Amino acid sequence: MAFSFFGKRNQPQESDQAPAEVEELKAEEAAAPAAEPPRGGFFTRMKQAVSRTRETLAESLNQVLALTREVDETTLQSLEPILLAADLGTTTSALVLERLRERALRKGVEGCGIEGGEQLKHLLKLELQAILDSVARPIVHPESGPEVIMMVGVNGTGKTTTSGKLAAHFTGQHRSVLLCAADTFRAAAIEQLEVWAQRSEVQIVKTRQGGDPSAALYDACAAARARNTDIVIVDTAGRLHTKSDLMKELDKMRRTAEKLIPGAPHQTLLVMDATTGQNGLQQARLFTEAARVTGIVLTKLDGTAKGGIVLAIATELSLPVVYAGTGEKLEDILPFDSKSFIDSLID
Ligand SMILES: Nc1nc2c(ncn2[C@@H]2O[C@H](COP(=O)(O)OP(=O)(O)OP(=O)(O)O)[C@@H](O)[C@H]2O)c(=O)[nH]1
Ligand SMILES: [Mg+2]
Repeated sequence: MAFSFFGKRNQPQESDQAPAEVEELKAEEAAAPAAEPPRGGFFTRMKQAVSRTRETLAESLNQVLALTREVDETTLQSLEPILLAADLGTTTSALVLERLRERALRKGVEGCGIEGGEQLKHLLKLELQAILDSVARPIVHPESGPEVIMMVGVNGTGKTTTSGKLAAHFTGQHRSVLLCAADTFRAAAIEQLEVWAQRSEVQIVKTRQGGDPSAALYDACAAARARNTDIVIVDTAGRLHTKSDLMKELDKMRRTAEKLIPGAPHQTLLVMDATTGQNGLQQARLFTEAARVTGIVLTKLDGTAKGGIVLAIATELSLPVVYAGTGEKLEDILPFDSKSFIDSLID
């Protein structure tokens, strides 16, 4: 199988008529200013992305905290629906409240107890951050050779968009990137990634629609090795963890990558849609087990008041969120940082 790079081909392979969504992407491209500067620093952008969650939390949280002179069981119980509304989920909310309860009950001991609403808020933030920090792990990059990052997940979560955004993110760090179009299943998936390759100005390796994704990955790994490319980002087809043949296909891709590049894939990122909230969590748990996921990309944080799902992911999947998607544009991706996230969530 031959690989080809974007720009070296005059016509789409399948048909001259580009599908509607690709046309839409191209139209956006034409309308967009050539190079839009990133908007603000990390903290400002994170604050903007979680503004809906912050607003939901702030109003009800401040009501409780303003009335709190002494933290008792009633105060703690009134926090529960607030945490649930931000989508922390029952397990995580119970865990947070239990830790605060332990602290409040040790009132007689000097330096313990919780005095008033402000202190409760401070301790709540510390507990939330401790949950995120407990699953943080350093990303281990290969000492030499290309780093292979596989994007996996159910349909429509944002794998292709995130692949494109990450490509631009890494080239911004002066690292060379190759995109691999390993979604050969969905119509227009390859063309969609080509648009992102063009936007992020990186090369793409692809095959024809209906082709073997492992073959595309093989070609991408071979090309990356030959060209000393730093990072290969592999966009895979959306799939359900229940489809065992499709999950086996992911295994085959892993083995293929490893044959050419020892230790590959170095990262397998499960792309989750924040707007699906708790419903996506059970599905994600089974997916992480089957696909040997190393971290989560949480997309569409901008569109939800349920940003608390980040905490449920930590407690229930024991995996860190490594990137957050904060919009539909190239620059709308943030490396995740627990302190900025919690500070953005609760003022
Ligand atoms: N608001 C917002 N929209 C996003 C974000 N990430 C992706 N999207 C949108 O989500 C939709 C699906 O994105 P895709 O990248 O095609 O998702 P996918 O996982 O590749 O989909 P399949 O390949 O069909 O499984 C598109 O309309 C994207 O613009 C994000 O962080 N914020
Ligand atoms: Mg896709």
